Amino acid sequence: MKLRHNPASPYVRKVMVVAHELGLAGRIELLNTAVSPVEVNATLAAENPLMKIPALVTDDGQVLFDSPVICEYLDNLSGGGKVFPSAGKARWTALRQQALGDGILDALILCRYEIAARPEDKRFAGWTDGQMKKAHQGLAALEREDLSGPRTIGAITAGCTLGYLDFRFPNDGWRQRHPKLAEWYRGVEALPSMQATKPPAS
Ligand SMILES: N[C@@H](CCC(=O)N[C@@H](CS)C(=O)NCC(=O)O)C(=O)O
Repeated sequence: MKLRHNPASPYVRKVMVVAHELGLAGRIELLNTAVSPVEVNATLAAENPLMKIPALVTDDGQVLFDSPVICEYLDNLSGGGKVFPSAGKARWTALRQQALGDGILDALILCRYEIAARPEDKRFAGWTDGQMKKAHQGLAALEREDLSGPRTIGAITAGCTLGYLDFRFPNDGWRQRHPKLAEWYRGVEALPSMQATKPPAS
């Protein structure tokens, strides 16, 4: 399998944490890929018309995106029902938690692009404030979730979300606002799968 990859992407990190947790990381060839919301990457476009990473090319030549789909594919490859509970309340809880973490990331990424990719004279503070509000409300909701127990896609996504906050928004202060989440994350960031996928120094 080949994965369109960049170590700074939290969605790519989700996929790689899942791969490590399932013992599949060694079967994935990483293709380092630069992306930009405003520039065309023709090579990537041939695989993912949305020109986003992660995108996975499977051994039989199928291209899968986005991160929830790739993560579920990997779970299936290793027999299924491991990080994606197969049915019932456990499944819906894990999927909701994944959607919450992904949604926080989507808001944070929009803030990041506003700050890092848009020319200074075209920036709109109201936009960044609005997205940051979503991210903060999402974090408050994450604090109320039960993330203990078996490591599901919900917990993995939450871990990668908090890792991205530390990476790109180190002064956010989320630990002060959410001590329960901070305590939970202390254990999670020490996991081998999280250590193996740490973003580069920013
Ligand atoms: N929903 C997608 C989001 C992927 C995404 O936004 N990836 C970013 C990198 S962190 C990207 O490729 N951005 C390029 C762009 O927005 O054009 C997923 O879960 O995989």
